[in-house]
Amino acid sequence: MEVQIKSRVGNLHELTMLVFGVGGCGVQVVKSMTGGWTERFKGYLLDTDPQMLGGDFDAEPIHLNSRATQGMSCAGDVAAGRRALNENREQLSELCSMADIIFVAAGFGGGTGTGGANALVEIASDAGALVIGFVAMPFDFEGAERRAIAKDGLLQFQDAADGVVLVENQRLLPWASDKTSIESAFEVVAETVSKDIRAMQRLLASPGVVNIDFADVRRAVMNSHGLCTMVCGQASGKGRAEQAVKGVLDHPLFCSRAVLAKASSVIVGICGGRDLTLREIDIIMTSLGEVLGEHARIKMGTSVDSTIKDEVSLIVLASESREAGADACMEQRESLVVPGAGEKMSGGKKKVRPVQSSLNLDAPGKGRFKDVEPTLRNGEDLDTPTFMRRGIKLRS
Ligand SMILES: Nc1nc2c(ncn2[C@@H]2O[C@H](COP(=O)(O)OP(=O)(O)OP(=O)(O)O)[C@@H](O)[C@H]2O)c(=O)[nH]1
Ligand SMILES: [Mg+2]
Repeated sequence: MEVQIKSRVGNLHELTMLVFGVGGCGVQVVKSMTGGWTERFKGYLLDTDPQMLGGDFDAEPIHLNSRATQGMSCAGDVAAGRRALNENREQLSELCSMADIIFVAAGFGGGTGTGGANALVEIASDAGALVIGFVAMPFDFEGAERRAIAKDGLLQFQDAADGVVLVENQRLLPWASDKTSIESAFEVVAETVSKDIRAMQRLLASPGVVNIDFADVRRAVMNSHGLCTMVCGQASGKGRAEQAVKGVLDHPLFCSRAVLAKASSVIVGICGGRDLTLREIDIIMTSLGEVLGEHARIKMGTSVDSTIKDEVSLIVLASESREAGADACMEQRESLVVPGAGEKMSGGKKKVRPVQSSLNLDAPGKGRFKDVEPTLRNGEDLDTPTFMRRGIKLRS
């Protein structure tokens, strides 16, 4: 069935997109999106914890100051997170009613992100916007209870969102060096997610040689309620097309291959300078085609930006249909390499280590912990993750 799409502003290149960060993790992601907000592309920071909303940033803070939490954080209480967000329902419904696309970023396992993002996604969906979530799942070392809360939250979230991009924090471990701080690892996640959202915004805001518009995006994810991949890759120099597409398929944070293999509808936006060649487009599309299932519907767009010199970038958005079976991404997650885990999987087969490019995890961080007093015990800084304090070697 062909779906008729109308932007609320009538012009498909003048869409309104809102980005909400909910809870500590979500707020960090949206805070990292510095600059570039406009009337039609706005960011909001939502947290029960007022400390998270302090500082100098461009997105608009909304303190979820509820009777349930009395101005403090939810301290892991999911129901309190939901209630706190619902106490601001009127204001949020009004914002959502203006939007064509709403991105909701949150870390699951705590109170505000899990409860609040779930309440928000229902409001956003009721308002008629296309809703795409970015959900970070906890590390295994955070414990089974937190993971169970996060999984429950994710299932609920998928029911209301059109698509969800899953970020497994556990995926950071294989790429972390002995010196990587948790703060700089989180910054990498925040920057990756914000880059993807901005790439999507640019793709829709600028008309291309072969155009992709809101209707294409909506068609690719609408009502799939499955896990999405929305990831960009870019490269310059010799072999740039191969490298850019490899960056998408083997992205260390996302399970692009698993989602693409099950996707029924995919959009690919390719952007380059005047030197973008037909052969490069062919290389990118052929590489993606090798991963996609045979029945996947592909919509490709290309745009040429004369200010770009010697660079090719692409963004891929695909959603696996939830009806297609169990979430491929979740299945794939179970085989992630975990420090301390045995070498064999239950079937006796060798555990396959992901062959993926490495992240620059050693970027110097500033982030939200910079002014916080360290928690010292027996001379150890407990804010440093145990695996780092104990000098446990992580696979590279
Ligand atoms: N990638 C990433 N994950 C984070 C970050 N902060 C927290 N997390 C993850 O997200 C989960 C939820 O944490 P928060 O977002 O701090 O929790 P919250 O929603 O503020 O919950 P309450 O404080 O209980 O209200 C954690 O278990 C972490 O695994 C972050 O900055 N980046
Ligand atoms: Mg919090």
